[in-house]
Amino acid sequence: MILLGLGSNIGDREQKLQQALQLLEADGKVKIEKLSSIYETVPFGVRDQADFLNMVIRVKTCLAPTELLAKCLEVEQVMGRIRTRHWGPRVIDIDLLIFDDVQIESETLTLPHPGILHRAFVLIPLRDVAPSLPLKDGRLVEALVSGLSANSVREVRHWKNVNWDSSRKCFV
Ligand code: PH2
Ligand code: MG
Ligand code: MG
Repeated sequence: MILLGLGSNIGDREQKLQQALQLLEADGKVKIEKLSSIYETVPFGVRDQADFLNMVIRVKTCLAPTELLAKCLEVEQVMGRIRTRHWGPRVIDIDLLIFDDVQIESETLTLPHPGILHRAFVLIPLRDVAPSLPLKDGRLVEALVSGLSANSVREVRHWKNVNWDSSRKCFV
């Protein structure tokens, strides 16, 4: 199972998520199979910035993990992402969360993504797509969501259900 996390907190955030999915699919090497709902989330880490929209998608791809990472970064670039401060605001962020059972720890890519376990804005949308996926120590996504604090859960609000129309390349 290959899972990507997306986030946006600048501009028309829903449109940015949609554009990112369009660009991910543009050359036919990535196919979107399943989408979480979209959530509106309080910024984690650096808090004095606008709320995010976050979602998680499941994809199929012929690309290797490093190639898929390069594609995610390319889409961020095309969409005009400017990297200012660490954890700062962004038009789009596309993170490679899980790539089957691949484990990598390099300077540019860590798999599974180290932030998954502790971030409600990742775990809650991830539960929509893969509730029974075992993560660290065999703990399932849904169990990890159950273990989140009430405060962190409150910071992730359901915003919209969406599906992906892969022929028209838009949310429906
Ligand atoms: N991304 C971050 C840092 N903080 N907070 C929320 N709510 N959503 C994000 O996508 C996010 C964040 C770094 O990538
Ligand atoms: Mg991120
Ligand atoms: Mg990122």
